Amino acid sequence: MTSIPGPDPLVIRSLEFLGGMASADGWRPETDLPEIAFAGRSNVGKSSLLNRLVRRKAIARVSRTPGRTREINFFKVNEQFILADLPGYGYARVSKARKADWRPLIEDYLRKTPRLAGVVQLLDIRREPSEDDMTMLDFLAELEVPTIVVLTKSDKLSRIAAAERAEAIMRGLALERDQTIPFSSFTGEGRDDLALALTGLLEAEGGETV
Ligand SMILES: Nc1nc2c(ncn2[C@@H]2O[C@H](COP(=O)(O)OP(=O)(O)O)[C@@H](O)[C@H]2O)c(=O)[nH]1
Ligand SMILES: [Mg+2]
Repeated sequence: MTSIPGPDPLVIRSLEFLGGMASADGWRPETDLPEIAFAGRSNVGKSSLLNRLVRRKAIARVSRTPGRTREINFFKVNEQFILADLPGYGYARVSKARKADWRPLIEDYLRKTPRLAGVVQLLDIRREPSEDDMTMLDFLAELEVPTIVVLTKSDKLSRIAAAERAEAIMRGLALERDQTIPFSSFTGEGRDDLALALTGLLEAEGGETV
């Protein structure tokens, strides 16, 4: 089945890197725009997804710069909203102490961002959510942050297997269907669904998206 691409729900007219937040009470951009944050474990495909989403290489460059990957990186999109790229957590090869050090920064960010329109939580479609993933999802639920779950690397499974995994994850986490988006940075599957979901979050937060 092929679908005919409709109009792009989120045309990126401008993208500006604002800087990084390195610690819980460190610098962050001063802005009254609504904000959307992207979270997930290292290697889940976040940088690839962000590049697909904004159709730019800029995000990848920033998120590959050593040091910047432990920070929350802020981008202003279309002068309309802020995109916050949270540091990837749970990388297997770092020590236990290092593993937990993402929490204060991310938790402080989530608590203190006044116009947090939502969080996009990335999960690998092939894997069970990790303990860190569950910690994040529980925290988002506790703070009542609107959450979209993107299931990455859907191209690694057959259509049927991907649909089955999406169903299982959705049921396991008690998510709604419209909260769950299978995504592939390789094929572009899910890009426009995600873009549309973001415009929904921004509008609910009183932001402009046209
Ligand atoms: N097959 C497949 N591989 C992907 C996809 N997205 C990312 N990857 C691969 O997964 C690895 C980690 O991707 P990256 O975007 O850097 O993940 P990050 O650490 O979450 O920023 C890289 O080897 C990517 O090429 C995808 O949609 N499909
Ligand atoms: Mg990355």
